[in-house]
Amino acid sequence: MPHDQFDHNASVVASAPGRANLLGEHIDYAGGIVLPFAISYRTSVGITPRTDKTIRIRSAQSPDFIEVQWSDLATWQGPTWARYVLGVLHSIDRELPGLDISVDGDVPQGSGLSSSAALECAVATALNELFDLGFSPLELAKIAKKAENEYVGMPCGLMDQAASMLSRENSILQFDCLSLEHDYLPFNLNNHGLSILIVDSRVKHELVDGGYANRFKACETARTSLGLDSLRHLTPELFESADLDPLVRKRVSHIVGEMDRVEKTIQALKVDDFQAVGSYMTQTHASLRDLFEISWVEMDLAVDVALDNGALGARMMGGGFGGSGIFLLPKAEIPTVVAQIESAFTAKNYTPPKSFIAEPSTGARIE
Ligand code: GAF
Repeated sequence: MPHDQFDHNASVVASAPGRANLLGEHIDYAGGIVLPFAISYRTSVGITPRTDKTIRIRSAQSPDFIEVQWSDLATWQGPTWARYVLGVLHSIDRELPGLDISVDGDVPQGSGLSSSAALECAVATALNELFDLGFSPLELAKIAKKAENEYVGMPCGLMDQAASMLSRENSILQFDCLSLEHDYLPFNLNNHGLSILIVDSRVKHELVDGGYANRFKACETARTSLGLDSLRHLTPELFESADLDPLVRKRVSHIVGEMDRVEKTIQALKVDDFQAVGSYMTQTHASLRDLFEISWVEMDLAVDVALDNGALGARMMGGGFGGSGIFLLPKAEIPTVVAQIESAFTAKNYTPPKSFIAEPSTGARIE
C-alpha cells in the first residue's frame, strides 16, 4: 500500500475525533471537572491481523514506514506519532498477533486539538473491536491515556482521551476526572444565533516539551505538601492558609479559580446563559495568561481582537505555549472577527491564523 493511501479493506476501520474544550483547562490531572467536546476532524485507523509477530504502521500524513516486533515494543524508540500507536498496543497489554496498521486523518497536528488522543483512541477502538476485547469506551480512554503517560512520556490528564471516546453531537461532555463519571450538557448555540470559532494561531505546540510537565509538577508539589489525594479537595479557605512556595501558589490559584468557573459554567449552560459562559471563558484566558503563564502573544492578540469585535468569550485552549483558541460569538460576527484577527496578525508579521467553526461532534466509532 503506498504511504498516502489508507487501507479501506483492513479487517477493521475505526475513527476518533480531535477535541475542543469549552472550559476546565489544566485541571484534568488535578481531579477537576472538564467540559470538552469532539470536533468534526477525525483520525481513521485500519488494522488487519498478520500471521507473524510483526507490527507495521504507515500513515498518509508521514513518509515513515514503521516495522517493529512485538518483542521489541517495550524499548522501541522512533517517531513520536508512531509511539502514540505503539503505546496503545503496549498499554492494552494483551497477547496479540502481528498487525498491519494504516492511519489517515485530518485533525491538524500541533494545533492543540488533540490529534494524539484521536490517534490513540482510534487504535484502541479498532483493537477492541477486532479482537473482541470487551473494554468500555471509558476503559479505552484510560488505556489511551496510559499509552501517552507511560509510553510517550507525557503526563497528561484524561480529558482529551475521554472527549475523543465519549463525546456526542450537539453536546458538551461533562467529565469528572476524579470520579470518572460523565454526563452531557446541551449546547444549543444555533437557537441563540451563536457559534464556536476555533482559531489556530499556527504557533506549533508540542506537549512533550517541558512547559506542560512543569505545570503538572507544580500542582503535584502543592497536592503532596498539603497532604491531599487530589487538588479537587483544596477549598479556598485551605488554599488561603496554605504555606506554599510563591510560584506554586500562583499556579495553584489558577486551579482553584478554574474549578470554580467550571461549576458556574455548568449552571450557566443549564439555563442557556451564554453571556455568563463567555465571561467565564475570558476569565479563564486571563488566569492561564497571568497565573499559569502558558499563553502566547499571538493568542493574546487574537483574544483581544475577538473581544473588541463582539465575542462573548475568548480564550486560549489546551496545553498552552501554542495551538488554538476557542471563541464564543454571534454567528453574524464571524466574518468580521476572522478578518480582524487576520489583519492584526498581518500587522505584526505573524503567520496567518486558520479558523473554523466547531460543531460538537460524535466520539470514536467503528466505520
Ligand atoms: C493537554 C493535555 F493532554 C490534557 O490532558 C489537558 O491537561 C490539557 O492539555 C489542558 O487542559 O491537552
